[in-house]
Amino acid sequence: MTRTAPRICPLCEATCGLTLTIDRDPAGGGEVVTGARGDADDVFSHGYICPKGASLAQLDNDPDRLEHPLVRRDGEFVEAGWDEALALVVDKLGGVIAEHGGESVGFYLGNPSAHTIAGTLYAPILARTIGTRNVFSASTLDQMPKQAAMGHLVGHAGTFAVPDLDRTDHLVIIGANPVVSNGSMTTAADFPGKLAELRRRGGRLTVIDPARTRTARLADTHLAPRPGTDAALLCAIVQCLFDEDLIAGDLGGIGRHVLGLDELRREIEDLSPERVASYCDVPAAEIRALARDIAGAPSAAVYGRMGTTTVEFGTLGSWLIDVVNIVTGNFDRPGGVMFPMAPTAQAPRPARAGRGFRTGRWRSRVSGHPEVAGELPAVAMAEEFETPGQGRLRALVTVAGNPVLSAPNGGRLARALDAADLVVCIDPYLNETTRHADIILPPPRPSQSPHFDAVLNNLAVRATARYSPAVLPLPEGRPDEIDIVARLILGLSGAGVDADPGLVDEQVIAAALAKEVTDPHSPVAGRDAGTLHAMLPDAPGHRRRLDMMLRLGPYGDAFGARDGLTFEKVLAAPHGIDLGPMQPRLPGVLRTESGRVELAPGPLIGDLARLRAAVDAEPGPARLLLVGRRHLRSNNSWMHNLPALTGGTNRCTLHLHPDDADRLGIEDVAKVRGAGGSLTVPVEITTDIRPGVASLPHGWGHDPDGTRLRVATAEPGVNVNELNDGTMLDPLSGTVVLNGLPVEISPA
Ligand SMILES: Nc1nc2c(c(=O)[nH]1)N[C@H]1C(S)=C(S)[C@@H](COP(=O)(O)OP(=O)(O)OC[C@H]3O[C@@H](n4cnc5c(=O)[nH]c(N)nc54)[C@H](O)[C@@H]3O)O[C@H]1N2
Ligand SMILES: Nc1nc2c(c(=O)[nH]1)N[C@H]1C(S)=C(S)[C@@H](COP(=O)(O)OP(=O)(O)OC[C@H]3O[C@@H](n4cnc5c(=O)[nH]c(N)nc54)[C@H](O)[C@@H]3O)O[C@H]1N2
Ligand code: SF4
Ligand SMILES: [Mo]
Repeated sequence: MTRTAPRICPLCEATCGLTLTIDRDPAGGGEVVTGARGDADDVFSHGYICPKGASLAQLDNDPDRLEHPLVRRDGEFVEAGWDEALALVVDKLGGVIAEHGGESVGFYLGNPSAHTIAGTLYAPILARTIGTRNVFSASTLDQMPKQAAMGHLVGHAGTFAVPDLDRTDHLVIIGANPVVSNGSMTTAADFPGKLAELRRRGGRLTVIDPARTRTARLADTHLAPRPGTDAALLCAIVQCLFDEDLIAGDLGGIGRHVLGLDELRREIEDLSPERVASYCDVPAAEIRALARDIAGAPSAAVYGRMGTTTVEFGTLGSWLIDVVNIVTGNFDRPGGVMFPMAPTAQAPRPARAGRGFRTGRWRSRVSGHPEVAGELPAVAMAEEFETPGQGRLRALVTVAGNPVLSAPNGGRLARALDAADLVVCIDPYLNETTRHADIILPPPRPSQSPHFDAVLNNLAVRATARYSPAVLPLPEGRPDEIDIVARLILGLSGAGVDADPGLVDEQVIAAALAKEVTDPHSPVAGRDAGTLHAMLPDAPGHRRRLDMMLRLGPYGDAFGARDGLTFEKVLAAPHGIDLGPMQPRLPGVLRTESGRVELAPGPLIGDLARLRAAVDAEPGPARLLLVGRRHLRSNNSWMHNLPALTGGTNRCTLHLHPDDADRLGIEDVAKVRGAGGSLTVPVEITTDIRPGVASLPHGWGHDPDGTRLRVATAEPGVNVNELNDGTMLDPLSGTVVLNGLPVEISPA
């Protein structure tokens, strides 16, 4: 019997609702997922699906997924039972902590952890239980500059303004390719459809990207600057807006909430379009025209992604993007950029000054990198293992990460992990990183896991509440990922790995309710925490916790005090509950010390000197700059193992402009040399990339021995991050430069 079940796709930030087809397993036993299509009734995605979501059945059934924990014995991996493996992790990790302290354990959270309940609601508790400040994640290979910029601007590094795609009149996309990536740091299902809709309603699209991407091809205007120069370009746009008297009156109505406009004007006065034009390689007239277009549009939203964050001036660029939004009157208003309000966010409180945002509350031991939003740079992991002395890293726990491929200089990290006392990976695959583990704890299939987007809802262009229960039962004795993490937390805190995993939730719930009832602005102020606690459903811990969060949240029932969301209501709506478009949220979201948007924060103004030096530097030897490229049927480093996603245009090739290919005498294969090493790679000569720039996708290089990725290893590609020695960082965020990397290219 074929049946169907709804399931939110966990594969990218678009969070599409899928309809899974489920059939009897021909190999005997129970049921398996046999297909996935877009769920036309999903309140957020309305049927949209991409090739990755469509291959969810293959991912679910991938014969290379690990079914049992692997434990290294005498150098070889052997399968172990769950109780044994979890107890072993606690014993060994506990041993390292007892001998060297919690600081000796590094904790790395990878990208898919942002898409699981385990990663968002439990993994952070595990890091705290270990007691380490050596926390690393894919954020410092990705969006940390945006977080730092928001921290400085609005006082909180987890509060983001996203483009109001459904209502804007002019969308400016800088260094992002959402037609392929489906959007990032902006959760919007069917980004391509939204761009088409923008055009249909007469809106404009501007794309700023050194490559003519699929997104750039849809644009009215495409500027192709030299990589790494967006911060200067944006400064020049702001300077031009001041210079031509194009600053929006009262900043579009938020003037009283904003501090520092005059200081900003003074600080960037010299960075005119004419001054930066040759550095950016964009004519000054085009910069001025863009500034006027943004200022003149009824509404406009400037949106930046990877090409603006993983660059030398990532935090400056991210800050300036919102500076442009603010000074053109497009901040916190429909059609501009707005602050989403997730159903599990805290219910709005009256405006109040906060503690502000500070970095460097601690520093990395070896290079002294400042902590940013509680994290140290991912590229600092290897040196923290290698360098002897007090506080040296001895062990690593990874959750959903593949830093050996996804971070620069993975070879060095791999060697450090082999020499480490202990490496524990929570990961479904034996891959380039987990092959260095002592113990691998594999989470079950997506179909066997419940799903709720606790993080991504905070970035959604429209508010919805959606929960997917597990579609298939777990095999007997197999914990889901929530329980894997919860049992480690309980084991390390002395309750034992056999304790009820729900205990973790009960502690979180008790602490949260105790705080809420004493907060005069909480929707449950003054009530009895025990009574509220007793109102939660008799259900697994994560559901109790979600019920609490939803009921305390902006749309919640305040534990029966008003009509509103509960977990039960969300569960009863398999295609989700629509909660409407974004609403203005200033000044409530502000947590700066001044209680205002701080337009000219000291650390950012301070970093302008570094930008000026780059703008004024004599052009060096004409080195090529390398940028990244994503493919529709690829997902960072870990989906090359699905036959449905291999082949075709999804290839690890170097894109090179014909002028550069001619000049360098390159026909079909090139040698690329960077500070970290060199690679030989097939070349595609194409005018889709501007002269002076080459592009190479990441997540390839599946050739190390000892992995279990039978499809991926057949066409391994090369690892672009081997070119990168990881020493070029944006100092304000600890984020490594992945775009605009200087390389030398020669015929192979
Ligand atoms: N050169 C270059 N490098 C880049 C980038 C670039 O553009 N250029 N992009 C960077 C970006 S944006 C990112 S986000 C990082 C990603 O960096 P990482 O997050 O370190 O790496 P991923 O390739 O996403 O690997 C994800 C891992 O999670 C595992 N996994 C998948 N699903 C689950 C699950 O449900 N639970 C658990 N526990 N594990 C799971 C996979 O098997 C894999 O090992 O890469 C960065 N690296
Ligand atoms: N199909 C697919 N989808 C994905 C992923 C995937 O691997 N495959 N990964 C997911 C993840 S983890 C993330 S973070 C997102 C990323 O989502 P996006 O940021 O939208 O994706 P990228 O392809 O990295 O786009 C970066 C663009 O910046 C351009 N660029 C490079 N340097 C510069 C520069 O200096 N200035 C400017 N203006 N542009 C520059 C590049 O040419 C590229 O087109 O995608 C997510 N979605
Ligand atoms: S765009 Fe594709 S990968 Fe992303 S959530 Fe939708 S179906 Fe999944
Ligand atoms: Mo990412």
